[in-house]
Amino acid sequence: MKPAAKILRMLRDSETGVGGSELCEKVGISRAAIWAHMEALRQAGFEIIASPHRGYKLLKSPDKLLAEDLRSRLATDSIIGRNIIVIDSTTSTNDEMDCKARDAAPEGLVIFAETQTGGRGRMGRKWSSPIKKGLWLSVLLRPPLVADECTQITIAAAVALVISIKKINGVEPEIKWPNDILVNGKKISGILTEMSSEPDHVKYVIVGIGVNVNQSSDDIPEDIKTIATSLKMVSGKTVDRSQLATDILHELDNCYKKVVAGRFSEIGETWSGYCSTLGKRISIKTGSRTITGCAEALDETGALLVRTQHGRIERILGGDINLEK
Ligand code: BT5
Repeated sequence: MKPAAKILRMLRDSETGVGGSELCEKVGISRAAIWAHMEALRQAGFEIIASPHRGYKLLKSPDKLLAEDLRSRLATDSIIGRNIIVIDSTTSTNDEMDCKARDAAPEGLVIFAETQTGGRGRMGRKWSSPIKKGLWLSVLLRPPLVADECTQITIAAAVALVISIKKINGVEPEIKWPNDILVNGKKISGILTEMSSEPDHVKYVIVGIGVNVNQSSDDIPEDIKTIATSLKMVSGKTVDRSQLATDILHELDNCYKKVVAGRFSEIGETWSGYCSTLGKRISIKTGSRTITGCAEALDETGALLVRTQHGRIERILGGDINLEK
């Protein structure tokens, strides 16, 4: 961990303040270097006071995603987030990540952007990503799976999202299969899982996550006003984006470790508890086919099992769902 991240972690862990000599000793740098880091953190928007008796105390963090700040809040053995990059603006964090993945970046890299000019959903749909209003991120994974099993990754991401979002007071998220998180029936978050694979193994998976955090109604584009919402709109409060970002990375790390350890069924169970699609009559467009039936369960690979009107079970790996009356 870099010195700035170590300093932030120590400040955050202490309620009373941390002395200069303790910082020097634990971070392993000089007093002058500590002072320079404190100045840089203040420049970045952190409110830090210094007193001769109590040492340094963190009062407030800025509403800005900073790689060192996010890193300092994650566990040291976390796979996801061991490297974090924050950029102000890009077309799509999934595209940024694709370049890094082709350049052999190790798994666990996370790229955040404060805004995206070409944020995308599935099948090239647009994803609205206004500046500093949400979390727009991509995570690089190199799982020991074959292509068909990668639905497990989307399921794991959905579980990580609902667990993190649920921590915000008064917010009750639900999952609409396969990749939507809804609150009060409106979309608050979406997942775009893309991969590069060979017949017998997956080279890499990019999990793109968009979460609407602090948009007010005016920040939601006209064409999606009836279907989209934000955490601020449903909770009535501004949400700390850095805290939410680290909660999501932490939960995703837990879920991903279970997938890799062959314990997907545990995630599947949690997922089923939050999924509003199960037990409903649905129709799914998958490629050129439309399948109608009852969404019964998730199987052990992460596919949705749908019982058609003819009593046959269809295994669905992806598609767009509509609830039937
Ligand atoms: C998704 O697609 O829900 C996946 C969204 C993934 C976005 C992340 S952001 C970071 C990473 N980089 C990217 O470029 N993408 C990922 P889909 O199920 O196809 O839903 C897309 C539809 O959701 C659009 O056609 C709109 O109707 C709606 N939509 C667009 N922006 C939205 C928003 N901010 N909140 C809620 N709904 C939105």
